[in-house]
Amino acid sequence: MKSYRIACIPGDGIGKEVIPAGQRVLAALAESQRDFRFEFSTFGWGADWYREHGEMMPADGLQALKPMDAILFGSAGDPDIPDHITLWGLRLKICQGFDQYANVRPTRILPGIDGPLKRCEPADLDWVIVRENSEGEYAGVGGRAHQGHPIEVATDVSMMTRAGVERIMRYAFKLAQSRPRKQLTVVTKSNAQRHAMVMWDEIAVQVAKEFPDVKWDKELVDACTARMVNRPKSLDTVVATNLHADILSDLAAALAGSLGIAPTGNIDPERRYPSMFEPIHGSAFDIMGQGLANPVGTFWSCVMLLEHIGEQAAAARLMAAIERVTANTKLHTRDLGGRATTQEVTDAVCAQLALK
Ligand code: NAD
Ligand code: K
Ligand code: MN
Repeated sequence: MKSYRIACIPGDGIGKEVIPAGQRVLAALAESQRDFRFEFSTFGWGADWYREHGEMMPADGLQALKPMDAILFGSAGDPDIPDHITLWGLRLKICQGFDQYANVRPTRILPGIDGPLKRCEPADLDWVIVRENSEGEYAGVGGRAHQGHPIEVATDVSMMTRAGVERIMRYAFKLAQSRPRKQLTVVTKSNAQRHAMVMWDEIAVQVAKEFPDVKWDKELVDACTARMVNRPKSLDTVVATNLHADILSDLAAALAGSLGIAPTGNIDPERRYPSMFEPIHGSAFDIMGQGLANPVGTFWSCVMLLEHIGEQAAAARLMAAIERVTANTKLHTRDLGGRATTQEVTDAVCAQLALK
């Protein structure tokens, strides 16, 4: 029987609630499929590890992850530790260490879920946002001089390389080409950011020539937020920079009903390293430890994980089980206006998977 090695990194906050839930669902799926199995290894990295060891993960942590087939990640972020320490010390270390340069974020309105887009039917909204995940605004270039003094200067430089932009643009065009509408919107801010974003635009024109069957257009990022709300059907695949897509995808998730349902994959398209799948949300300090976390974003991330490792049939079965559960409003967590707990939703998805 085929066996896949999956690293689970719950991290902090509700990551510790949704990742065990995701692991249970994957185990239930493997049990009912009977044609593959999972070997899970859980890594207790994150804020607790930081309090004990002074770092978010061990220096040789990437070595431990390297032989894995995929990584399931929760969230990094703790109320008592500055966010930039938790983010850079764990999630970005893995994304950048494994060159997971494509961050892929699908959005759909799942059955039973009521989003704020009143003029939009569930079938009308089917987006994938591709986020550049290795450089741009999160390249880590910058610094502070004269810290704390009135003359202090601080910079975060958005650094884009031609190679980095070309590879994410090609990834996005290819993804758009594989989808029914073959449509891509290239998001920029090249009116204001007149160097890197102008290069981004030029590269879009150049890469588009390789994909003559893909219809594509350009949109400024601020206008794109309005278009997502006013003309959601006009979008399909979207590619944007690290920061722009980070923001657009939280908006996309909220428009689809909740931040708690949205999944993402941090993908190394060249498959040199394991890719990492996670809900797009963070530690959610306001609800942690109360059983209120919606695990659907994690389950959908598990669907993406299964697609990535080549288990398409199992991925489709899990997605169908998730949709049967969201269709039942009694199984909605509080973020969706319901009263179900993380565990009740997880039990319901596992029960769906046990049905033949
Ligand atoms: P957040 O995503 O944690 O929470 C935003 C809001 O959405 C909160 O009201 C929260 O209760 C709600 N929410 C999020 N996920 C939910 C779920 N599954 N079910 C129900 N409600 C949910 O964003 P934030 O408050 O900006 O960040 C909190 C911490 O998480 C910070 O430390 C931040 O840096 C970190 N963070 C980490 C990641 C990551 O690891 N990938 C992503 C985003 C934020
Ligand atoms: K996350
Ligand atoms: Mn984000």
